[in-house]
Amino acid sequence: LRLRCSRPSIPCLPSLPLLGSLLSLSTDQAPHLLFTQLGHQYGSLFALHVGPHYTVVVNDFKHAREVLLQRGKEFAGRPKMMTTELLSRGGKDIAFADYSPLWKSHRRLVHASFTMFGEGSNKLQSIVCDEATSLCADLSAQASQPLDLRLPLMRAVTNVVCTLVFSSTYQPSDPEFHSVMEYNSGIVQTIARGSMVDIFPWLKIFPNKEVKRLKECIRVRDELLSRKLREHKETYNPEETRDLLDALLKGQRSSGNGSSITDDHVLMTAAEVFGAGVETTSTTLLWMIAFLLHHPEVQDRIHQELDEHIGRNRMPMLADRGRLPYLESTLCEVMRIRPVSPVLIPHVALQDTSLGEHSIAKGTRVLVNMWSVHHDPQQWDDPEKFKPERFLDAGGQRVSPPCFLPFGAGPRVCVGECLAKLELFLFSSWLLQRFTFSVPQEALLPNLQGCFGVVLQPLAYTVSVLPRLG
Ligand code: HEM
Ligand code: PLO
Repeated sequence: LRLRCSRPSIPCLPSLPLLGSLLSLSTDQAPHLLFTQLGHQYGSLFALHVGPHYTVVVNDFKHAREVLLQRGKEFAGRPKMMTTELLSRGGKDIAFADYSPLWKSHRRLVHASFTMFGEGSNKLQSIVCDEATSLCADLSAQASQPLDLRLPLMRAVTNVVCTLVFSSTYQPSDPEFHSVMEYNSGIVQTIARGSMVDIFPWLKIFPNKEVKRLKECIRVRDELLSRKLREHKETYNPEETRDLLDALLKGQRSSGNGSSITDDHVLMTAAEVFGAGVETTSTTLLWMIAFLLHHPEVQDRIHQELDEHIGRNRMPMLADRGRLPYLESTLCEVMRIRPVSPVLIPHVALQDTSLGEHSIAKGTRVLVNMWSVHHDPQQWDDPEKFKPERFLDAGGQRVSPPCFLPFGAGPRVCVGECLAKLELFLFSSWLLQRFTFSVPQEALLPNLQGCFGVVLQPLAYTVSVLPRLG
């Protein structure tokens, strides 16, 4: 007991009853930037009250590693937030569900299904290559005018997850595709942005415009996905697993009748893979092109590497990954400098534990500020500079420092990491083998600041797409 009492407490931001530390946070700055700045003032580990919730913010790699890896299991909980509870029907998904044995077997099932479609077979590669072919054709057809890449990239990545989850794809003009785009952007804009309802759960008794919009988007999503689930159940054949939905139905049926995966779990998982699969990958590709417009010398070097190691007579494949270290390093540098999830998803201590020399009580919320880890001058030279070569060793081989964690780590690491890396490699290599991207005449360079939400997105920009292949 004496040992515990003598442990120093974590520096805490000044707090007011009820309002928590919210008043000292009322600035326009996005949380990852604000926390990084407060870290300089209070030390890299500090605490604050978000509404009634005591929350610890971690800004350095040493403590991030403790939370995610060394004591990963003890910090593997998730808080209940009003908007994510609505999104996931009370945590029947993976990302926003609190730790439980059911969550664990549910997560394992999804992971196993990804492995089955992915690394084990070539199915995933051929799905992505089909979409990359169609994306390149799409861009060639529009190449004469300045383009906003959002729509074509979204369609390509939507079709990849759509094939994976439901075995179906969309044509550009499909009204259902536009409805997916619309509800997704509504959800991204309203969910978990530290919106007032998440901070003050009791506000839900008041009508609130944001919650209303979120509920409407969720209604549209649920209608669309329930239809897909119904169709799958009608044509389900235990002998043939067509896609993730079949794999979930199979897992549901084989897990016996104990506490098991319900139809709600199946629906929420499909919705989540669909949502996560689209928003993260398309955002990373948009960041990549934005940085290439700012750094044409990096684009030139990728073009050179592609010409030298692949040529122009065949398309890059997964087996070529080792031959294109500079392209892979560029993808890493993009995810370092603009992580799509700069403060990860909040973690919660599942039991009394510790962090560094401090004790942490069960129920403490922990925000891991990966932005600050990825911009820490003690870990990186010139962290604000875009330098893909930092991920290459002297012999030109790719290296990955331990403090580079765009997908998180430990028990809550991203389940889509392999899928995401595979898609990023194939889409970016196909696009750059075929095209040169540049700033359209009279247009400005893209703004690199980003717009913070549940994912950190670049502001809209236009680009000229010039074919390289005859
Ligand atoms: C969780 C990053 C793509 C599905 C996460 C987390 C991060 C992340 C940082 C949270 C880790 C934590 O809270 O500690 C990324 C990045 C991606 C990407 C950078 C692409 C560039 C994907 C894709 C999928 C996916 C393609 C699905 C197909 C998930 C799920 C979780 C998750 C289900 C929740 C895991 C859990 O809470 O147990 N991702 N992700 N992600 N991601 Fe991804
Ligand atoms: C994206 C919009 C969808 O309509 C719903 C959805 C589900 C899962 C979320 C995803 C959104 C955003 C990115 C998230 C993902 C789970 C893991 C991933 C938060 C909100 C990351 C990067 O952490």
